Amino acid sequence: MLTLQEVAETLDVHYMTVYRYVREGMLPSVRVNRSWQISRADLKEFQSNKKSGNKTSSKARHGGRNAADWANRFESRLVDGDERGSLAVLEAALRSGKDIRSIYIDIVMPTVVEIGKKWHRGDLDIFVEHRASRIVIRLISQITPRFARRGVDRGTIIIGAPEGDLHGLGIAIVGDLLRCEGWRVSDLGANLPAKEFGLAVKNSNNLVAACVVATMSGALAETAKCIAAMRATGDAGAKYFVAGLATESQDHAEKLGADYWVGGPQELISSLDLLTQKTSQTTVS
Ligand code: B12
Repeated sequence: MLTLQEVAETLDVHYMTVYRYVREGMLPSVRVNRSWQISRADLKEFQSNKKSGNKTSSKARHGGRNAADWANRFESRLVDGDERGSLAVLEAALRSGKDIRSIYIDIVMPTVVEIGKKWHRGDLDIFVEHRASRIVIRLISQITPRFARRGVDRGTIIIGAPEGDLHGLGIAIVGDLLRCEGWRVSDLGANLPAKEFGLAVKNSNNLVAACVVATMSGALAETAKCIAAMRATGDAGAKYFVAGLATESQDHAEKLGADYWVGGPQELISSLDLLTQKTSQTTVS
């Protein structure tokens, strides 16, 4: 077995870098008394994964073959209802050098959608899809705390689905991605009446934005009510977004009373970055 210091010397990196590899689950280790120990075999695997991960990471981030392979492995474990196996696949993907965004965007989200397609086509029983969705919720709550940023947050983002829409899983996933970006997330879950969105806004500190996520087209009228309720109670500086499968475009968002439409989590993340950049530039000048 090797100590952190010995691994740092082998990899020619700082001791704290090795400590981070260990704490982020990229390098398997065991705690003996008060120190971390790494097996030579795990170090060897880490070195070769890192080499191949560096070569393929850009491809994987863009949904290349490597990401699809991980997604297939993840899907097979989820469909079997194998929670530990599903977690092991995500852990292995992390060890291979993937970052948390790639885990969610290239592996977890496409897999959930694929399982949904199979359920819709009748290739999977409904209970299998329900069980897989529950496992995903439990997995993300185990993984994200390792990546959540410490220190002062960048402000509050409210996310939730309107009354009549039960799809809260995507919201939970995107909420975790936002936390990793340093936002304080107030996840209101699914099926929430408009007036409660209004109350949530009223009771928030440092609200930067809120996003109503509509998956079912039948929930669009409620979505518009949620936006109106939030505008009525919220700070004038806050921005309101809509997202989700039932929303279509910027024009559609404006018709629902929102400021912006976002097609997915990455768009929301970059829009929030832009919004806060603009605000800080205005404050400086
Ligand atoms: C899980 C699931 C359920 C679960 C939800 C459990 C939960 N806790 O969320 C349950 C079983 C409750 C359910 C019920 C139903 N569902 Co359903 N469900 C799904 C499934 C399989 C996965 C949804 C999901 O979480 N996807 C993961 C997310 C991340 O993927 P996504 O939704 O594509 O996300 C994209 C955008 O929407 C957006 N996004 C999503 N969330 C967020 C959040 C934020 C903040 C942002 C910015 C963006 C964003 O980003 C993604 C793009 O990159 C989908 C299949 C699919 N194709 O998605 C069907 C699906 C959404 N369901 C569907 C249907 C029809 C139903 C039911 C009517 C089925 C029924 N007959 O009872 C009911 C409706 C209940 C209701 N009133 O809402 C249809 C919707 C079709 C439509 N839009 O009209 C789908 C597409 C399945 C299908 N192919 O027919 N469902």
